[in-house]
Amino acid sequence: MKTRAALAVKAGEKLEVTDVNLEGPKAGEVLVEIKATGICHTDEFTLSGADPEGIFPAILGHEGAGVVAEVGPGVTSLKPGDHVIPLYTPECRECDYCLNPKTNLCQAIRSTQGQGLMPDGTSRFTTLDGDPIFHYMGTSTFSNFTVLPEIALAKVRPDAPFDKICYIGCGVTTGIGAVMNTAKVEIGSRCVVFGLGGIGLNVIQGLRLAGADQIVGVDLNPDKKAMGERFGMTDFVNPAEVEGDLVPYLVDLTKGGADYSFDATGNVDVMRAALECAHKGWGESIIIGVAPAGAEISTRPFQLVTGRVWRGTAFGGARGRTDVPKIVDWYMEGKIEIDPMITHTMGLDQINDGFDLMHKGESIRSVVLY
Ligand code: NAD
Ligand code: AHE
Ligand code: ZN
Repeated sequence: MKTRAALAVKAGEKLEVTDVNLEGPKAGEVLVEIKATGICHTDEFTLSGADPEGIFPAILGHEGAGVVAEVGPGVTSLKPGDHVIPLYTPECRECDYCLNPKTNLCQAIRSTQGQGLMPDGTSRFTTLDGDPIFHYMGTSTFSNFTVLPEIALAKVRPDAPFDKICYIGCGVTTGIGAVMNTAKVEIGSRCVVFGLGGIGLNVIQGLRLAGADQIVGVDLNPDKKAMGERFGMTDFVNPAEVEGDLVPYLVDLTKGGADYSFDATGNVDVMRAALECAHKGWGESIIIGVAPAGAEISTRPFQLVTGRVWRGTAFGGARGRTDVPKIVDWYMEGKIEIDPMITHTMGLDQINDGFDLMHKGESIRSVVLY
């Protein structure tokens, strides 16, 4: 079939909205009509050329929601008409990783996913001239129709609005999951969140749910303060306005250091500050941000010797097919908020505007509606 998609032709260039060819689902695969997709900073990271796994031409996008249009041979858990959220972290429930309760990083299809291919080693997308186009994160939600493996789809309730729950496909789950699944924050904790964007605000919302006493938000953009407060931030710090070093300032503000700190910027200097503002003896720092090719983190080993812990999280430690439907329920029951974070919506033809808004720091989440 032909479908409309935003094609990432080359690193550093704007997306090109065009028709592409899409082959139907093969064994174990599902054709999904995407109804809405968010634009995450990770899409920008890959489009910029900073992603060591970035390959072009590709159809980016990994924060979608839609409806099953057709299932391939052998698919048993989904049928046409089911509402689904694509999962860039699949859940096969069979691999060593899925069977180990310590991780959510299902590896069943990770190697082909990283090469922009379906599990059989081929792509379903081609240009109208027949040239290959790569998939992205196994999801490619910047296409009106896309093909995914069955294990990379969470079935969700049909009454949930696509234009909101698409955000659960990455930002909401990553932020809240980093608090609940990775850090396991206790009631009364003092916490610091670096980066108040689409992910950091969900960390803040997760911390409020977890009952944190102090939630410090750190961002260079003063316009993020109001939104942080809206979701439970108790203190705002703009590093550009701090006299002297940021770390001792934050240690003082949190009365000895954070019980938990979170990086949601992808900047390795910020990651170091996040680790070093954690409390001596027990403070844990969770890296969420994705850093460019070649970037490395560093600190004095003494920071770890004296009890601080550095950890990371992908997709908030969530097991998608199991956890994502529950997070959709939380939204529908009013336990978590999504609507105010979706600051802009647009059609696929305007998708590059969504990237511009992100660059200018004017949006939290832009959502493309098909
Ligand atoms: P975003 O652009 O919406 O937000 C980033 C925020 O960080 C902005 O508010 C910006 O002003 C702030 N910031 C940038 N540099 C800063 C600095 N030096 N000090 C303080 N604040 C600074 O991005 P997002 O969509 O929220 O994504 C955040 C990061 O999380 C990205 O690196 C993204 O790739 C990553 N991410 C990781 C996962 C995961 O599973 N680990 C999932 C989603 C996103
Ligand atoms: N390809 C990059 C890493 C990108 C990355 O870390 N992605 C996160 C999800 S970000 C979603 O917005 C992730 O899930 N990582 C685990 C994985 O297996 O990719 C690189 O540096 O090579
Ligand atoms: Zn993302």
